[in-house]
Amino acid sequence: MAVSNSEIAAVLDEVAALLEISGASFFRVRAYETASRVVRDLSRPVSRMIKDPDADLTELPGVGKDLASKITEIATTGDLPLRRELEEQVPTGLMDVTKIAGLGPRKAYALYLALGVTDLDSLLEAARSGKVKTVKGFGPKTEANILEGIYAVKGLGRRLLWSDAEPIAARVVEHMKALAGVERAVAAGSFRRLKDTVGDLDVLVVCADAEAAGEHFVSLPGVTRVIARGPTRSSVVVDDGVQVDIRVVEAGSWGSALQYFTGSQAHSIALRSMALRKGLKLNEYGVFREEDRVAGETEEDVYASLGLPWIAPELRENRGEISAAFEGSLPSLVELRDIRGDLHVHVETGEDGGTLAEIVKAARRKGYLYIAVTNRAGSEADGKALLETWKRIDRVNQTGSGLHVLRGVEVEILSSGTLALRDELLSHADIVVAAIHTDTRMNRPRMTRRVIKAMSHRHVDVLAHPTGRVLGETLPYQVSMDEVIAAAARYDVALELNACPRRLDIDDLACHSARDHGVKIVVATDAHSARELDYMRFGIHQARRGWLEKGDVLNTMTYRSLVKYLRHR
Ligand code: DGT
Ligand code: CA
Ligand code: CA
Repeated sequence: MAVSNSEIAAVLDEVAALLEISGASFFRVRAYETASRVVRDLSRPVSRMIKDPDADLTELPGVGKDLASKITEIATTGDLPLRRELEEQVPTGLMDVTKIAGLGPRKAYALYLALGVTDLDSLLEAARSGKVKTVKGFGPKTEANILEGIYAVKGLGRRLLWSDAEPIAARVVEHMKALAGVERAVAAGSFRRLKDTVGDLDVLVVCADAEAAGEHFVSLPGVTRVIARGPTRSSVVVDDGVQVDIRVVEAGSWGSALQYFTGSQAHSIALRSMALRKGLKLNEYGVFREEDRVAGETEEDVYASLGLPWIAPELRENRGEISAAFEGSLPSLVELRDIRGDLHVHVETGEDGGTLAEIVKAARRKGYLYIAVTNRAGSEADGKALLETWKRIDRVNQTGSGLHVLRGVEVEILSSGTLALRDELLSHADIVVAAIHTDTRMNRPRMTRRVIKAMSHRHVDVLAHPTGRVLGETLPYQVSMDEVIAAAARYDVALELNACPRRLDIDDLACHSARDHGVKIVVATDAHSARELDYMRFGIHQARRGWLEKGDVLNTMTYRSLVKYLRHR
């Protein structure tokens, strides 16, 4: 296939960027940039010109003999040895750096020389610690732009939030179940493991007629591309970007296939070596001793054949669940129905305060015993509105609705680690949630000190969204979670697991570690509307991935125990 002009121009651009990064002369870089522009703007395809004896590339503006032969080479082969050579010399990550908005090759190279920036991670480190703005030609504004650019590039990448994957998974499963002969259909993979983000969906189906199932699958509404179509496996892209893989298996292999495609890969590998030690072979078709299939119909059988109880998918990450299962010490995971209330909820301020009434109603409908209204206070100036909200709460409590509304606050942790409200005011709150929303780009030691100082404050009960991450938008603050968890244990402060599906902060690993240190977790929605109280279930997913049991979660307590706990702190 002929190499297009824009493809040729792209190679020339890349050579220019690589030359610039490696410190080549301004004139040499400029020559490639100019050539790229000229080729891009040409009305005739270069691939045809080079076959035309009457055409001469050197007649193009800015193109001499050397460049003409390079362009010819690209047009013929699609690449240039010079580009490959340069690519070898330049740290690969540095090209990623050049693509951050506000940076180009020249600035990337300057950061490489001044700070040793070689990839996005080292750039992030340098920008966060404030070193970038000290380099000649950079200022605080550029530094801020660089951080924004990295956040955009990093974060979620091409992964989906679990909550966004859910309706797609449901659609696929429903579609498959509509086909006669489909006995079962389940979304496995990371989706079934309830991971906060999902790379692609892996749907497993039992159907005697695999061919018909595959045919039916690719007819799913919303399919924008069919990647693969085979007798038992197919892949499509739906909604312009979400990949869905399907596997059709026979009923006798259901359990093994479900185990295999649920993963994680690390969990399955550990299981397989355990099987080998028992003289068994484990694969997606079953568990075999020699040629005999000894298990495979259900997941329970598969685990039982290895001498293990069934392990909940959300634990299958090879983080100790297999030995816990073996010893009979798997956690008894917290469930949504264990939750007795929501301890991080925002309501509108002002006279009628519509959302307070709605939220109270919705919380009662959920069967909650309590909620905490925790409006934000960023400075002393917010004290007045807070007192008014508390008065409205008192009135709601006087109506004796059966739901206890706690007078709370989400108080800002200032840069120094002190709180934005005076102690006197905080002492009147039923619950104090502390959080950071401002000045989030501190280096790790400073940020860690700031958070721990706030936790040491005698009125602080809960540290909200402790890392500040927003999936796909904002990377976590630079903060040592190990030290924060140790401090939470020391000061008896609970850590929030923010259930908003874009946050899910703290993550599963931190939950696990908190539990190991005896730190209590509050699973809370941070709802700003009655509807957002429903986020609770996403928080429970993450809590379960973090091995949390009912007793690890503060808001599984009855109202009386909670009040007692909050008073005795
Ligand atoms: P994702 O899609 O990136 O969120 O993560 P997963 O876990 O869904 O991974 P995916 O879609 O690549 O594969 C689905 C499952 O299939 C995975 O959890 C385990 C299984 N699997 C895939 N490739 C392998 C493999 O090479 N070895 C083993 N043991 N299992 C695999
Ligand atoms: Ca997957
Ligand atoms: Ca997959």
